[in-house]
Amino acid sequence: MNMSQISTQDSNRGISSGSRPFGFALDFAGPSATNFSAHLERRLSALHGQFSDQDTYARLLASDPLIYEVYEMRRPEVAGELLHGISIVHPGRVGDEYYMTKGHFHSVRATAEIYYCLRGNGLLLMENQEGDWAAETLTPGRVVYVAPNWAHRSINTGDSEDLVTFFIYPGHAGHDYATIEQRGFRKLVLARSGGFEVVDNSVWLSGGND
Ligand code: PAN
Ligand code: ZN
Repeated sequence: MNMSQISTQDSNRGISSGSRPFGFALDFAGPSATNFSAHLERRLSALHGQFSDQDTYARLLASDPLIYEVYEMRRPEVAGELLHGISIVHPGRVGDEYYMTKGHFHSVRATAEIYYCLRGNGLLLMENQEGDWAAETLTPGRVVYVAPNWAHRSINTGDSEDLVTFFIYPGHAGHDYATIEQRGFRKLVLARSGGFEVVDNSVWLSGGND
């Protein structure tokens, strides 16, 4: 075992302690909870107003399924730090629409983010406040650079596999969820025979949820 391996193993415990360097392994099969210091679960009820098929949404709420999970390394939320962790969007649909994250702008708009796909198939759907949008494929080994000022949402377009991504963003970025909660993204990604289709979101076009 060389010195870097020793250092990595030692630092897998007590992860965010002070400002000591640390290392950990990225497990392509999914995160090992012991490598991370925080775990968040988001169920269907957290995505109120985001899925277009409202009848199906209301019916599925009875069981309030788990849509996605985030494992994070807790670090101080200040400029100079890098917040990082793993996001897992489970496979599933609400009507024709795939399971997805809430999505957000960063509160400090001029902050970027990097996503690295470890497993699964999906899209990173992005848009800015000038009305432009983009969708980048997430497949294992692909990196997506979310430019400053772009909202972002991960969508699992696979049939049965988790979409697992590693993300890194500036410590002072913060999260603005309210803008997306109110209006959604301007595009929806819907399942179609043989693939998916990106279509306009009528809620966004009409100016948002009441
Ligand atoms: C990620 C996301 C994570 C969950 O860490 O927070 O994928 O998505 P929501 O935050 O939209 O629920 C990130 O982009 N942080 O900035
Ligand atoms: Zn982000």
